[in-house]
Amino acid sequence: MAYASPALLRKLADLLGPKGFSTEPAELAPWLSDWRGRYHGRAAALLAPARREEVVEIVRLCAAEGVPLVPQGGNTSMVGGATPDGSGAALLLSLRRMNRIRSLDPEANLAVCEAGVILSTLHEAALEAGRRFPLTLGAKGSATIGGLVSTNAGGTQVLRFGNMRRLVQGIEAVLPDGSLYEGLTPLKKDNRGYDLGQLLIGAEGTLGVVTAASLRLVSAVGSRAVAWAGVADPLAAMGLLHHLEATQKEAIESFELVPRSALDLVLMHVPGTRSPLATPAPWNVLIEAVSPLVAPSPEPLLYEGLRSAHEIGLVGDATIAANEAQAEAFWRLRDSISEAEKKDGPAAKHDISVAVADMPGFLVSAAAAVEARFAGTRVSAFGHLGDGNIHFNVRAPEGTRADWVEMTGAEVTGFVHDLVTAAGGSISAEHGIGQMKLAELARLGGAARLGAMRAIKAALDPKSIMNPGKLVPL
Ligand code: 2HG
Ligand code: ZN
Repeated sequence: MAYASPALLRKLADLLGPKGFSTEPAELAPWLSDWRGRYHGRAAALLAPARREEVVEIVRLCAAEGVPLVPQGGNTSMVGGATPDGSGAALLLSLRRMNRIRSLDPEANLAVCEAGVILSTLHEAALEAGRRFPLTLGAKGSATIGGLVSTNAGGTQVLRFGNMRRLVQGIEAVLPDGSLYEGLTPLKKDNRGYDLGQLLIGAEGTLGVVTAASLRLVSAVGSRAVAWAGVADPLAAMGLLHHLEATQKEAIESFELVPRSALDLVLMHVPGTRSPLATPAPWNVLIEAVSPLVAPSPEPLLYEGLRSAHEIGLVGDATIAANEAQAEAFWRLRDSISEAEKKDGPAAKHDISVAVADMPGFLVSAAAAVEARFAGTRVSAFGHLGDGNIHFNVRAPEGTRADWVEMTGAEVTGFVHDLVTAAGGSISAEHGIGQMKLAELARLGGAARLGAMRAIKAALDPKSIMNPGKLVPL
């Protein structure tokens, strides 16, 4: 790994102009720490190209000198995936200025977006065209398409539409030698061997810089019904999901598990929030049912589903949002959990999956095991139950020091990940590996996976200039 020479920095400054190049500490500062404030890095310059040709040139110049590049979108990584290391050698490559929706074709159900397009901007553009892009998450106002592709993002609609991998039809990317991979055409059939586009999805910028993606759109929603339901435990929640899917499978787009402890944190830390149910339930689920345009509202069917679930003891109290404002308020409760946890104090965060059917049992027994082993810790397990993906966050004992995660977090994490691995699960269901989980992937990834990952990285990026220190254990 080399530091950029003054000559290289001058060439980059000339190439990108004042809008696209900065070494001003104040301009760089916001992009050198991760969202949760856990990782702090340094960079020699901030590069913000406006066109893919500029990205090609940047990568060529850096490859020639072996200077590392750290691609960055909205800087919302949960695993320090877009934060450079502390050496100061890296150049931060921000894709935020490449924010054009190159095309949006409602007939073909396709949108071609540059890497810097913000997710909510795409949502709005699709809606205007009578379509929608069916992937959403709490950070939609900052997260960019390039980052979502590069991390194979999930979110709260995976239940019906799958994660980013399923929604990407094609990729344009600059590979580590500066060559441009032009794979945007959405070919229904293409058997030319290795699928480079798929390889770049979830590669966390370690195999190249995604500059644009063709994305699948689906029909716009006619109307939606959003319910908040109290359940006794995660097993009952899973029972409820099956019960609802039996009669309205296609309609149920989101099914999110929220324990009382997480809801309480949101109510405490996020202004303007209130509990949907008069009597607090030990566990809650947020359910969204939708119907297509010109179809009747999904509400009566959802109401009937909840009523019959109540009769057979799967649901306690439940309420359906009376209007859009209330529906948004329910979603805000769910989407604010990370923020509330962050405000509350240190937590060791885990983004785990096991087989969907195993998650309710796993979650309950793993929480008990962690709380017994680490006195005073409190497990906050929430999220995408229908995907078998739970954010199994372990909050520090009350009154512990701010550096609890640094001191004890690794031991807690090791314990949790051992349980997940023993259950055949994954230590990263949707957030990726970044730098946070690198050591754990090295410990638990298995020889075949790690060997193949290292070989691919070495073949495509022999100088290791693309986002070094992330995803691929040395
Ligand atoms: C979510 O589902 C995000 O809210 C963040 O993936 C989860 O903060 C977390 O652990
Ligand atoms: Zn999540």
